[in-house]
Amino acid sequence: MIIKKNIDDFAIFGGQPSFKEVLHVGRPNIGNKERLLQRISDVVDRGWLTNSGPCVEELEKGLQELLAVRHCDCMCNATDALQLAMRAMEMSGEVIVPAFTFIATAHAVQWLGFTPVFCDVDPLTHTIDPARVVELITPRTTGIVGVHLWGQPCNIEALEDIAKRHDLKLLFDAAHAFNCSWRGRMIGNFGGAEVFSFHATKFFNTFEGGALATNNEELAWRAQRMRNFGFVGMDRTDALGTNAKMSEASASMGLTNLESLPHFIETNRRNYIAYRRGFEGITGIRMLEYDSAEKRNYQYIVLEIDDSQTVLSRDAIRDIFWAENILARRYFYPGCHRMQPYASNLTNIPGHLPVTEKLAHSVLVLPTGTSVTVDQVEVICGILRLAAARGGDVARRLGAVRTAPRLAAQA
Ligand code: T4K
Repeated sequence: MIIKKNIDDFAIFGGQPSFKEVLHVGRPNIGNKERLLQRISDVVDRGWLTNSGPCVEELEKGLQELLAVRHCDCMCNATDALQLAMRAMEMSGEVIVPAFTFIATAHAVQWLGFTPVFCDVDPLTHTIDPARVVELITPRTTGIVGVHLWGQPCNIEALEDIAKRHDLKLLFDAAHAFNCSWRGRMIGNFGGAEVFSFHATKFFNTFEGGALATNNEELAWRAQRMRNFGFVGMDRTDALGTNAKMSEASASMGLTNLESLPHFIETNRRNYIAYRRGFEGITGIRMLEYDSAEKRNYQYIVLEIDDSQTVLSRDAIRDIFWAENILARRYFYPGCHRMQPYASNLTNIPGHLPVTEKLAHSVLVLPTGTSVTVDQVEVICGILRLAAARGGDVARRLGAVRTAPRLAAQA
């Protein structure tokens, strides 16, 4: 680990990178390895590998207890769970989704043959803006998918009110919001249903995986059948189904990681506090703050770089980080509406989604999790402080750097 004292030391200008190994956003948190391997060994010995085996059942019970929700059904991933939820909720036609989210939210809608209608987001929380939602409702609208981005709950009250008044289905993409709360109640309890992601990059992972949480008995029953091809008995289906089941190996990881959940959260919170301290007072740079009065998982360190106030653009800062082997990510650039297959279908994009456009060009997400130490966070913060303090010089020299940004370790 190398501490930079001067911009001449920056790797982008030929110095040694700060880190020998690349620091990623999204390195998996893994609990007790021996317990995981023991569980997987038991799975193999039992010869019961999937189809709601004992590990999945135990995990579902643990999740229901943690979230105080009636049903939390494990799925193979959140994208399939979103599709399954929308089908189970009988959405169709147009579904309103935020433009500033991971592409899976929009793809899940489009995959079902429905039309995702892109909505702008709130500049402070980055979640779907209820005032904009109302403007997008047409006779073809059947549902809204709110995304609790970065684990920050949407304006649930306003969305529930809109859904009620316009007779719309309300689903929450809670991919980022496992173990988060809204007004003291755990995410998983709102809207018609909520969907979590347990992908490897999430702070709580099951290798691949997800879950659909709901308090609606009928919806849960439908979703449970749908995830298993629509079977209601050994040789009878009563509706269209798919295969969205979680395997026992995934559930073994889930059970193991559930035991380490407090440790993961505490580590994320520790890093979050160190980042906050390190970035304090840098003009034009805002770090997304989590509400400490609510439950949060602190899994995303989100910077907003306002280049009307900084000399260096978000992309210039990203290039500096990458050269230092800090793989900061431009989530969710360039916005779903600017990605295919949606970009070709949109007219009049400029001005249409001003907050999304701004965030897509200003957000930078930094590494955290159990693979990142406070010392490393302090080095990362030091690089940005130095770059910001010498912004003019750095920008001039960056103008002369012709090579494309790349990871130093791969150079
Ligand atoms: N809705 C929202 C709002 C979402 O954010 C997501 C997923 C979904 C729905 C759908 O959930 P799933 O269907 O996936 O359950 C990542 C994840 O792949 C994706 O799950 C996640 N959101 C999104 C925010 O981030 P990428 O393109 O950044 O992933 P990737 O493969 O570049 O991984 C990031 C870094 O993590 C890598 O640089 C290295 C590290 N990594 C990754 C994997 C897979 C590891 O160290 N080990 C690993 O096993 O999308």
